[in-house]
Formats: sequence, C-alpha cells, structure tokens
Amino acid sequence: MTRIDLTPGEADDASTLGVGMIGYSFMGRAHSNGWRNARSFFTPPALPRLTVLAGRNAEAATQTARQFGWQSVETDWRAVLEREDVDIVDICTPGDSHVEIAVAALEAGKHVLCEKPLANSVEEAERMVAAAEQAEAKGIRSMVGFTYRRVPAIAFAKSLVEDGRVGEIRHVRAQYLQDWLVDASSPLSWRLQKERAGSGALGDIGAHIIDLVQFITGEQLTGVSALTETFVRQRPVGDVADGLRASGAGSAEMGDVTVDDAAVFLSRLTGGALATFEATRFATGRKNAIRLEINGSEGSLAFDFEDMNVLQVHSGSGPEAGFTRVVVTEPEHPYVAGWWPAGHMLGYEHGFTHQAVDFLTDVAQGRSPHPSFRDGLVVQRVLEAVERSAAAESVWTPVATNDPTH
Ligand code: SOE
Repeated sequence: MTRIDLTPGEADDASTLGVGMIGYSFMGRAHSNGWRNARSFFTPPALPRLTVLAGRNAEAATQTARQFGWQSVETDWRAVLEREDVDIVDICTPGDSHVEIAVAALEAGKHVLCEKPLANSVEEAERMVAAAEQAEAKGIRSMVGFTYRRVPAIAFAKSLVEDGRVGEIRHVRAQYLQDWLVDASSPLSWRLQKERAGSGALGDIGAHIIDLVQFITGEQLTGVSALTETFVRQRPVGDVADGLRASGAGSAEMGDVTVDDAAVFLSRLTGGALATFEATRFATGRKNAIRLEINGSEGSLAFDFEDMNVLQVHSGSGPEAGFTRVVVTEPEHPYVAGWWPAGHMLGYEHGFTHQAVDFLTDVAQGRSPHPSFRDGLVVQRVLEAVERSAAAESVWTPVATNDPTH
C-alpha cells in the first residue's frame, strides 16, 4: 500500500505562468473558472497559477478571489503589472479601460488576454495593435477574448469550411439575440453608457457575430449598410455589478441610455457572399441565441448557441438530403477529448477553459494566439462602419479589408 501526499502547489514546480486578472464580475468569474479548469481537464505545456485578482472594491474582489482560489488581491491594477510573479494579465473590465491597461501591461512585458470588444474606438484599438505588435517582436503574446470561437461546434464548423464541405460561400445569416433589456425598468448599467461600453448591443454582442463570421469563413466584411435603434431612451439610474441583471437596482431618478439597443446591417464578404447581421437585446424570449447559417455551393451549416452542442450540416442532394443534426461531442471534435464521453453536453463556461488552454499553450510554445489584437481591430472597424452608416441613413460604408486575420 502506498500513500502519496500532494502538497498544494507541488505540481506548480513544473512550468507555470502566473495570471493577474483585472475585474471580478461576470467576465471575471467566467475567466476565473476557465483558468481553474484549464489544469484539471487539459495538459497545457504551462499550467496557470491564479496569482492575483485586482478590483477597486476590495470586499467584492476578495469574495470572488476566495471562491475561485486566487492567491491574492490588489485594489489597483497597476500593482499587478509591477509584480514579478505575474506573467499574464487578463483584462475583464469594461471597454473604457482596455487601452490603458493593455498598453501598460504589454510595455511591462506581460502577455495579455483582453475581453471583447477590444476597445471603445478604432483609434484605441490601433494603439493596442501597435503595442501588441511591438511586444510580439519580443516574444510577448496577446489575444482578444472572442471566446465563442472555442465552442466545439463553431470550431468544427470552421474545419468543415476549410475542408471545402460548404464550397463557395454565397449567403451568411448571423444573429445574436438577447432579451434582458425588454423590461423598461431595468437599470441604467455601465453597458448602456457610451463612455463606458463604447456602444450597446452592437459592440457587446454584434462584435461576437462579426468575429465568428470572419473566423468560420476566413473572409472579411467589405462594407455595411446599417440601422441602429434605442427603444428605451431613459432608464432608472442604478447599477449592478455585472451590468446585466434585469431588475432590482434602479432608483426613481432617470438617466439617458446613450447606446444602441439593437443593430441590423447588410454586408458583403471578400469572397462575394451576401451577409445579414442582427444584434439585439430586445428579442423577447431569446436569451443568448447566437444563430449562424452559411449556405455554399456544396452545402450549408447552421448553429444556434441555445442548442450549442449541435451543428446542423447539409450536404449532398436528392430527396433525403436535408440537414443532419450533428451532436458535436465526439472525442474527434475540437476540444471535446478533454471533457466527458460523447453526449455528455458542454456549456457556456467550457469556451473559457478552451481559451485559457490555447493561450497558455501558445505562450509556452512561442506561437501567436488567435484572435489577435489585429483581429479585434478588424472587428472594431466594422463596428465603427455600422455606426457611421446608421448615422447617414444606412448609406453603404466600406470597411478596409487589408488586415491579415486568423
Ligand atoms: C452580455 O450581453 C454578454 O455577457 C456579453 O458581454 C458576452 O460577451 C456574451 O458572451 C454574453 O452576453
């Protein structure tokens, strides 16, 4: 009989990377869970140490830190950058602080994972790309957190497109539908303030479908013709930590909503396909429905995040050639081998673990991760074009497409 005592942290003697995470709310919790599970279900060449969590509210930050096993808490993000035991800075704050934190972290020699959208403007995103590309030359890596790329069914869809199973792409339909703002009494959180969030549904969830379409097709949007709308223009002043809950924190005082509630736009891809996009927080009954459909000369793909383990695949012809419902949980499917036997479904949080594992692997192996800050800039340019088009009676607004993307 053998007894083996494992001292906590012993495994860390191998190769580890210290993570300093800034922000502790919805995204902070999702990322914390990702970092924790990265080592439990996968074997990246470097393991993460949950070294420090930073947040201005010491009590709230400490509570999240305790729940997820962070080793320490700082109340000023600058202190995280000064720490030698931090290798990776993970930015989970609202968009208005991304540029300052990311540029400073890269200049301090830290690898950076930054939540989406990359920034609140093209100009900020360009500064972040410049800093990232300078750092890259010194082996410092950066990534933007478009985490849905790492949903197995999405990664599988990309591989099918790359294998030519869809053929020449002719149509793309992309929707991101939520309904958490339908209640006009839900409070004016930071997500509804332009100076904090940059834009509304457009940047928060429209950014995801723009990135997903470009990721899966390997093409870019060449221009847009857009409409945006703010359905509820004033809301009770108040905030909730994650900016998302539908009720409970409002007061009698009303404040202006300064972002869009919904955005719809037409586009064309570099390969010539026609594309439609819709991002809304007012799709009553839809909670987190990312719906994508791609029709090509050889077949079609369809996905809905509310049934996220499934990819609908159509190929072939003849009277029996409908869509096949592929449950993307086989060990051969992307990321799945790290988890459970086939059919034991994955959820929203798993994408954050895949993101952490991929980032740790790329950092340890000296590779450039995707999506890069430049990929984030490409999305930011589309967001800006949508806003300009919507402000000019939907006039067709070109988007520069000369940036390489992953
Ligand atoms: C809120 O609309 C939100 O949490 C987004 O900010 C996330 O990026 C998305 O994953 C879910 O919805």
